[in-house]
Amino acid sequence: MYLENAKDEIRIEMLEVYAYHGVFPAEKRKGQTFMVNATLYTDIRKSAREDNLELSTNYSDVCHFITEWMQEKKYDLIETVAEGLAQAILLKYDLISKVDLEIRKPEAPIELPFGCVSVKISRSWHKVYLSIGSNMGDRESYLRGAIDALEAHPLIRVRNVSGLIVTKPYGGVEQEDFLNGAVEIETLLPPTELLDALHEMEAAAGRERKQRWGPRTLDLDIIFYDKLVFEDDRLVIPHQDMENRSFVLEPLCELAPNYRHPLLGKTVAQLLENLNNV
Ligand code: A4P
Ligand code: MG
Repeated sequence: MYLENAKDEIRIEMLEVYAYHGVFPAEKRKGQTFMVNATLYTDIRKSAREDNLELSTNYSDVCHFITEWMQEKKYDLIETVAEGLAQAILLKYDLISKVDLEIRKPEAPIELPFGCVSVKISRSWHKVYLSIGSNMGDRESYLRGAIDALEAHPLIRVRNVSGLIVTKPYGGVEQEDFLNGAVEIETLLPPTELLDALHEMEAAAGRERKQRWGPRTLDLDIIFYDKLVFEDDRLVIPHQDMENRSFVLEPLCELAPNYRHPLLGKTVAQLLENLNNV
């Protein structure tokens, strides 16, 4: 779960797990000892105040979960172990927003004197705001279908959905009116993988890319991804034209009026007000 202020840490140090990961067949056959360090980011205030384990994450339970998870799989790489285990922890324990995970392999077959080899990763839930739109066919069922598809994705959780509004086409192409909305999600996907997932959902809704800004059954755009500022040749975050689009700002304002644009320094409500005053 995404928790803005989850800066407290529960730490598991040097958990010893006998498991069967490694490139060599003998490693998968005989097994060896792995050591696990995990830092679980959470908010302990409530459980601490009430002295109640039910309100916290039970570290003993997590240790057993890690052990069982590592023992029931046989991967070549400790990279894969770390990635899969971090994801499994974040999906299972609702109060944990982020995990740092180190997998150590002190008996790795290197045939040189060494202390330990390890990989260390940090993974977390991310809060993302999406703009959704449709102006072909049964617009509402395309948008409802998109929300269902988001909900069905194993690494995405839908947290909030705005009302849907009818809007005039923006961008100069003559076409039907749009139905637009905004969705707040939490995801374990990094930005470019989220974009791929959204493109798959658009394609499943019969979206064809014929004309820029042209009619579409379904358009899913990433508006904000945490407070990230990112650009490559496929993706720009925050969405580069959102401040000029009332069809984006209006539904978004319903969900996150006080969310501040990381580059423009203005909240969504202020951006909408600016636009309405133009
Ligand atoms: N891309 C870059 N940044 C992003 C981002 N933050 N989120 C890239 C999503 N995609 C992003 O988009 C083209 C490419 O933009 C993507 O492949 C992705 O790599 P597209 O959806 O394939 O093509 P498009 O939609 O025709 O072009 P564009 O420029 O994305 O248009 P928009 O911004 O999607 O606007 N009027 C109303 N009233 N309501 C609308 O919903 N939508 C549009 C399309 C035009 N007018 C509208 C509406
Ligand atoms: Mg788009």
